[in-house]
Amino acid sequence: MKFTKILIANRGEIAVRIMRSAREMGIKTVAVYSEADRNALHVRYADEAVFIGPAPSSQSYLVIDKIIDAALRTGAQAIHPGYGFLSENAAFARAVKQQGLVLIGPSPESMEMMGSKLAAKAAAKQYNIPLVPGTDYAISDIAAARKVAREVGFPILIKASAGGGGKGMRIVEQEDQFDEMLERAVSEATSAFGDGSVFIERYVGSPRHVEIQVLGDTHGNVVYLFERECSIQRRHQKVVEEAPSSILTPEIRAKMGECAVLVAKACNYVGAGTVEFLMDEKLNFYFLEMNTRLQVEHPVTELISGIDLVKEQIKIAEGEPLSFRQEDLKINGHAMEVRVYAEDPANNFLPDIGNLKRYVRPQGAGVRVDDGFEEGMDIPIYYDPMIAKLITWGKDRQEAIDRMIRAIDEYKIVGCETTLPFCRFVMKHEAFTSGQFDTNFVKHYFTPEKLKPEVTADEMEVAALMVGHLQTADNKSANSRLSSTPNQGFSAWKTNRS
Ligand code: MV4
Repeated sequence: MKFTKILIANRGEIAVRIMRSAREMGIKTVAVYSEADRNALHVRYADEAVFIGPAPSSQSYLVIDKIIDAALRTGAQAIHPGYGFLSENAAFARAVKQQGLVLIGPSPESMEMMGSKLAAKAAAKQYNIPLVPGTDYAISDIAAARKVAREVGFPILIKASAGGGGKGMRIVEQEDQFDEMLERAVSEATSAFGDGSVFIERYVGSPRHVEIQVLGDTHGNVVYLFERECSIQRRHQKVVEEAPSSILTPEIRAKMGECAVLVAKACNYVGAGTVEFLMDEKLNFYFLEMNTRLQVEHPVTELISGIDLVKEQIKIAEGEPLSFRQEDLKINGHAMEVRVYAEDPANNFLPDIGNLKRYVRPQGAGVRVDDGFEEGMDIPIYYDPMIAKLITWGKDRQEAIDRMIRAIDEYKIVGCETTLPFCRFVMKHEAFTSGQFDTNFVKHYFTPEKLKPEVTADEMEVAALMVGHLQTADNKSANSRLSSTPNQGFSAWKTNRS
């Protein structure tokens, strides 16, 4: 069924990004919005908008009935959930179907299987996909589990089956802590997820996070769109993502891609999904979990593959077969993404929401900005503090990095502190540029002092010249000189590093 109108059950940058693809396909869009989002960009961008309640997402973006009601009332045939909110909620997927609507995403059964980390591992094991050594069943007998832990070797990691993304993980350094840690992990998982199932894995100390993008259609075709590397994280929050990974060989890439396709096939996956792997120093990879949604970092895959993932999701939901085969896909160049958060990296990344008094996006060759804000807008306190995703493309990794630094320096955000200076620090760090990094990068290398404005000799010279002009010329001519002086270094110093 061709859609003529879809509802986007999300807000912010991802809602706008989805609407852009829908519009290119000639599909009308319906936004939903809470009290806090009356003037939001996604509301203005949509063809229609439906108010769904108070600012807290528990009373608006997370209320299944309100979303479905808005779709039925506006005559939308399908719902795109974006990421977060209801995107991986199997009950929502079921309710959508029950009302005769189409969810632009996988089936409730796929969501449920991959929502259980243990069920996901069991499915992967059937296809001989490498797993981190440990248990692939919920631990019920402490003594038996301790024996497995001893065989696997300490340190080990206890993970909650209903967790994921680092939630409910616990490191156990030595055997004498095992019983206590296990009991605590079970009770924590029970209260956090209503499911006390936990399992253990060998702890991989310096891993890299490599994930594979997959697309499956309703005709049984599944392809992989290569990998993204997301090893630069801070407390399980991704900061920098890139594609391709700087460490994969074509052989490992093909092996991981084929494993990811098997994982997707194991749960009859339909739509866009991501299969997460952990990679150790010897480039051994292990399946971790599958995310059954479009991910925040999907643009880097779009830039290297030339595929619009949202358009593909929509065509798949319409029942179209994929229009390309694995052999048709190839990697073109390199893409880098940084997440711009309204957080103060000099102050332990505390949220620093406020009004965007000045907001000027970077432009030019190889730069993409996915955001949901404009100058003058307030950043609401109720939701994720991500302002934008800044994405660059280059013919190779170095060009993508060089463009990212240039784009960061052009980006002007006044009114709140942002993570841009921190992203610049990463882009300039030798461990990052050389590709010699792992998920411990931030812990190892970052301290707030690293962001102190380091005035270069060039900038000193520009500053001295400007002061000289101000002193020698009268005010008017000094001002006209200032505005016509190329002052890249000086303005970047003032706006981005203060
Ligand atoms: C691990 C691990 C080490 N060993 N599993 C964190 C997120 C979740 N998807 C899995 N995670 C990890 N699982 C074993 N057996 C280390 C992490 C981990 C991590 C993984 C990817 C990116 C960043 C991370 C930061 C801390 C821990």
